[in-house]
Amino acid sequence: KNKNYGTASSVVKSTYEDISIPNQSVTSLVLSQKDHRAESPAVTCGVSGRSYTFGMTRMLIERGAAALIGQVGLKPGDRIGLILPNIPEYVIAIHSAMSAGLTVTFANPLYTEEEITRQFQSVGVKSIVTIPLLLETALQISKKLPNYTQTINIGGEPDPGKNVLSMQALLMDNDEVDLPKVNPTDIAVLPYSSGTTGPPKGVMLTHQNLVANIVQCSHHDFNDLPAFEGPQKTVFTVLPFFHIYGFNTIMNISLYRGEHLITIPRFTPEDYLSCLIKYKPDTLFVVPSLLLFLASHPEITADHLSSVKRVLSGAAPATKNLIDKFTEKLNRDDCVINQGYGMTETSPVTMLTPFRIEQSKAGSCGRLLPSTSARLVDQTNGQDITVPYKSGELLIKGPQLMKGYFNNPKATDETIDEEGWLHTGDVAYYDDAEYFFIVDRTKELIKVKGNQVSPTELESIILEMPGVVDVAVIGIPDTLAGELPRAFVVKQPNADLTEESISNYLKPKVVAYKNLAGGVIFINAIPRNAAGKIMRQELKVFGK
Ligand code: 4UW
Repeated sequence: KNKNYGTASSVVKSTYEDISIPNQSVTSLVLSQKDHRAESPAVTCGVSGRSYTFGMTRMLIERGAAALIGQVGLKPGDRIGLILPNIPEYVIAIHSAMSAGLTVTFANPLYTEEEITRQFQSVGVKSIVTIPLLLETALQISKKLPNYTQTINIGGEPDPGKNVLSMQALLMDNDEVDLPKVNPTDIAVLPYSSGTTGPPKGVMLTHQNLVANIVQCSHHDFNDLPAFEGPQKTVFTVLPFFHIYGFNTIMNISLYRGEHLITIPRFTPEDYLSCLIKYKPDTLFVVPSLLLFLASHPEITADHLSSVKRVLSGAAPATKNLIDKFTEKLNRDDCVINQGYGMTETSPVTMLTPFRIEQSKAGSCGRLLPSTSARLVDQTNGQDITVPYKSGELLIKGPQLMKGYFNNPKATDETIDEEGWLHTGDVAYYDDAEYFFIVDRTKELIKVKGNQVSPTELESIILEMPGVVDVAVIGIPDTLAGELPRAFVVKQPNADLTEESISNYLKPKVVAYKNLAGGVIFINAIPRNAAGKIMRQELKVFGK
């Protein structure tokens, strides 16, 4: 760990003035504009058309919170797990839970039972919210959770014999329940991230962390204000609410700004295109692989995108080339393409490009948000960098930094040092106007279409396969996905293992994007340093 804490000249402070962070819960912040737009749509499913106004959303969240405490019998601080695709009821479920003082952990609904079980066991989930399609999986998972109470089914029937409650029925009862007071320092959500090393871990984000990031992103240089004047804006996204980007940056900021959020439960080119045509969104939230799809798909034309005034990309690098390609497709120059950088551990945004066209800079991930500072540390000599255009490991400080990893002080200490700097494991430089550029990633993390893949998680599964002696997983570059996982395997001398048998062994155990689409390579030994740590850089240059 870096023991050099920087000097006044090496700390890059935000170019913006510090802001004050409201001392309140996330739900109370995002629904604070209660008299505005009560009759306007807050969230709509782009496939089914199911929609909730701001007024209904607010009322159902209040009822939902009361039901979770009253009828379900959960207590403040209890963990509740969501296994849900992007449906409008996601907003109601997650905000009901947070405003009841519960801590929410959310999983990808396409995860396998094993993947969700590992996550939910590690934080002690007491109740699961899901949909009829995933109810059986949820019930199987619930059997492996100690002190489990009830499963809440959205859009489905109750089943008292299996402790299944219907969400609709819960919301019908207008209980008088004294809701616990939510303390802004309480943990609101526990998303999962592998951080710089090791398997995925629960990231403790408090109400304060989330509130800070919403307010930081709403600074007038990063968003057009005031949000409530003029016609309501429409935001379209397919990015998942079970990732911090979809949850805090998209869902919560759209609610806070009174925008109409359109979402679809699963990406298909047809549904995406039909939402562009039907809803004429002002704003799109994307990851680079989706931007590439929009830029290159022959059926998407400039006409389809004619309503779009702003596109925000994040979660993986969007190069200048990609942005130029998309601009070419648009065939006009009045749409701003912004990029943001951040991590689950930072709620997530730390940098964003300003939203005015003349200030955005293609290829840059932006400037530091207000109340955020950075340092760059030279990886070869551990010294702080004090000049523009020189790259080093990026360190971040600000009110959006997580409280730590759940039940894992060791991993927390390895990530946030004694001075409060979070070591990102990304390599960056800044230019003379303090715009940052991410150039490399030194941590193990692999990103497939913006999704996290932990090499450690895949390695521990592959190691269980008979005949495997040792294994290392790395990401290899891919034009479409950004990166793809590739395994290097050492096998027992006479083991009957093939590239295919190893891929097939992993396949049923993980969600599709974690498959070994980058291939399997057999080698004699995994390169390790004296401490036994895999030297992944050496494998990166190992050709196929
Ligand atoms: N350029 C290069 C980028 C970039 C990047 C992230 O899954 P996590 O933990 O978190 C995220 C967060 C996404 C996000 C943050 C801020 C923002 O404004 C926005 O949208 C506008 C989205 O994905 O993965 C964190 C890791 O992902 C990489 C980087 O390695 C980081 O540590 N990453 N954004 N613009 N790389």
